[in-house]
Amino acid sequence: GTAFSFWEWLDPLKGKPVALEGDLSAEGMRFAVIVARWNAVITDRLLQGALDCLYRSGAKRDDVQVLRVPGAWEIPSAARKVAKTGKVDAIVTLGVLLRGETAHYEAIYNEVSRGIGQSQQETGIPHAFGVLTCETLEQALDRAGLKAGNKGFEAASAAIEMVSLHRKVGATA
Ligand code: DLZ
Repeated sequence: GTAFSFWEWLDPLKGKPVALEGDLSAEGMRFAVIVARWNAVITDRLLQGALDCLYRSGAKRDDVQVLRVPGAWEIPSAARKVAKTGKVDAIVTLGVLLRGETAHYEAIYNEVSRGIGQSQQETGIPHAFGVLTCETLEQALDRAGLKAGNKGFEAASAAIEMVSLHRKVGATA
């Protein structure tokens, strides 16, 4: 990237940057966004936020694939499948678990987070975690475009940054 990075201070002795970090340009990057249909009123807003971030950061329409899955439970297997195609640089996962309305909430949440993490480790492809776990519908809505921002946007931003960081680390190695 050409953008100035605040954290790339120069080491006074060696004249090298002391921090390496990803940029926020998505140009030339390919993404899969996996979104759960359960609680779609909210997950649709997360998707909107994620796409807003990806497109406005320079991703091309053809380079973003959206996969819809029934619920959060299905996210890990879909993530692993798409990650293993080698056709995407990062995956954005989006879902909503509501404690009051989800049977075996802890068990589902643990498995979903573990599964997404495992797919990330196995494939080496960044998986941004945008699965909300909230006590109430209101808390979830607040994080999907009301008073606490949009976690879909944030997850997409993290995905872009990590692809950029991976490329930089790869270029220096
Ligand atoms: C079954 C279920 C329940 C009770 N709650 C949620 C939820 O809050 N959020 C969500 O994304 N999915 C939920 N699901 C559906 C499961 O994720 C899964 O789709 C089904 O159990 C079928 O495998």
